[in-house]
Amino acid sequence: MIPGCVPWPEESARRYRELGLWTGRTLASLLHAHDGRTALVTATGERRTYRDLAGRAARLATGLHHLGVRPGERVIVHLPNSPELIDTLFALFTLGAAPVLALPPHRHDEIGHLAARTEPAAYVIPDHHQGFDHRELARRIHGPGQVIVAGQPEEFTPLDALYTEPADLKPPDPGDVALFLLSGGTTGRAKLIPRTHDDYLCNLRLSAANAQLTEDDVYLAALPIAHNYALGSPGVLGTLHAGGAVVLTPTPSPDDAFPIIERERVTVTGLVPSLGLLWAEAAAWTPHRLDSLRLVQLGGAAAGPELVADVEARLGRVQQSFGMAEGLLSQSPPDDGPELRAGAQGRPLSEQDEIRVVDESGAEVPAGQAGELLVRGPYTIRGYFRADDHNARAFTPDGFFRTGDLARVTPSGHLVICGRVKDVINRGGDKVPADEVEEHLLAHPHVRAAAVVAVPDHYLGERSCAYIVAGDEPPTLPAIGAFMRERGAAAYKIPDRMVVVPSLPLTPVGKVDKARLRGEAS
Ligand code: J2J
Repeated sequence: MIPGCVPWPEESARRYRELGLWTGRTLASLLHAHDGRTALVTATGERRTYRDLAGRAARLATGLHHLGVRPGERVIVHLPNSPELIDTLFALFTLGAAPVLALPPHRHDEIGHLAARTEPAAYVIPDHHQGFDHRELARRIHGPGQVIVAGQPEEFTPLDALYTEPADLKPPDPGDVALFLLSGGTTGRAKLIPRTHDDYLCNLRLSAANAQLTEDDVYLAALPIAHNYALGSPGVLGTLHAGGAVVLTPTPSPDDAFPIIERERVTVTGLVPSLGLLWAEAAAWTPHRLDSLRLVQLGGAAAGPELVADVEARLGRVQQSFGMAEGLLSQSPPDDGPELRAGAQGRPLSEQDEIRVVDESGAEVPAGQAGELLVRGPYTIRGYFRADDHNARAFTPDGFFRTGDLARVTPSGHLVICGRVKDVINRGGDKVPADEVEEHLLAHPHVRAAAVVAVPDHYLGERSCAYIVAGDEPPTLPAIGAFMRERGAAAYKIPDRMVVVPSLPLTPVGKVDKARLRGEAS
């Protein structure tokens, strides 16, 4: 693995190989089967076969190599769901350079941080997306590497020009890093999650098998492909592994997605609960036929029994999906009855997923009781990239990842997620790290103290509420929004509500009493 990553101990790695969980293949190999079958249908209905995609990836990999991108280097990829994103990912998998997957709403604060952490060889952007000029953003980043633009490049390198006559490139080592995902955040800035070819293939293969994907499946990528859920759980890569077709939509709104589901006879998709709610409501009046849907994943945030019932009544059978970019996937097995589909967050996908549930002191709780969920396994990382200090807290000395989620394990081995101990607001699946927002707020000249907590919300599950102690001129919420935007924060991190208070309540040990603030806010 490249320096700055934490490898699995040799003994575990050997076991995962012996058990066939790690197969010694690379992610690029996903395109080297199913030749003439449709692999990708773009939002405009253009169809590309597996052979087309493999050819495009080989040409783009060669062009990137000519540009100077080398195996082991990082490339920040900041593209919305698009054919260019698929080409870029597979070109980098072929070349052995690792995409760092930024999310579409990220702005210069987040990208600047990623650039500083990864020292990228290149930064791939669209010209515009949803009215935002990404070239402007690229100009503000220190050390983004070569800027490559899908669309009008202005002074930068056009992506189109990089598709060149393919050369023979040395394939990467399957044990090496294939891609970097971003953590949902706990303390400090988003951590980088190195996923190897071996471990990520294991992840997507187990998830595709659990969803019973075949060549006949058609997966609609409704959520950002740059996120682990729509990328590999089973998502785009799991669908390609099975030989199915991936379909893109310009946006996940029912207005865009429903006609595409009808046209392409989509069979599977993955949604966050807030989108599930919207789709279930829209399905009641839509003229479009949605009966091709056989499986609708709900995950990223808590999906309650009522929502599951609504989605099953209007859209299709639900699969609960509890996952994390760090690894562990717990998804409803195909034989789960309605009660388990409504009330449990599936079962860990591998028998080699070792689960521990512990109390505050780190001791295991009695079977069936709730506590913090710890995990170790064939597709769960052993450490974040270049983050030794944080790793010492986020992992136990024997390599278990502390998820920050509260869970209990049922006698059947299902997980029931009951809350979390990490200081994150889960805003409809978008993870908002409280301390990062507090840092932005404290930078405002009229804010003296700040604490951000979650408040319950019918649509998003949770929204964020900022409690601030202000100087003489308390800022308004729109002023805080403008301030955070100017600082380059993603819009979903801007507080939904703000309350100005004379002081923040403290616990007996002198920390901000967030439990009390949460109680007041809801
Ligand atoms: C409650 N909380 C959940 C669920 C994730 C599939 C699905 C989701 C993600 C994801 C993912 C939840 N109920 N069903 O990567 O492959 C919260 C937990 C978890 C955190 C991880 C996938 N599903 N969560 O959401 O890395 O708090 O991944 O630790 O963005 O989301 O966030 P993230």
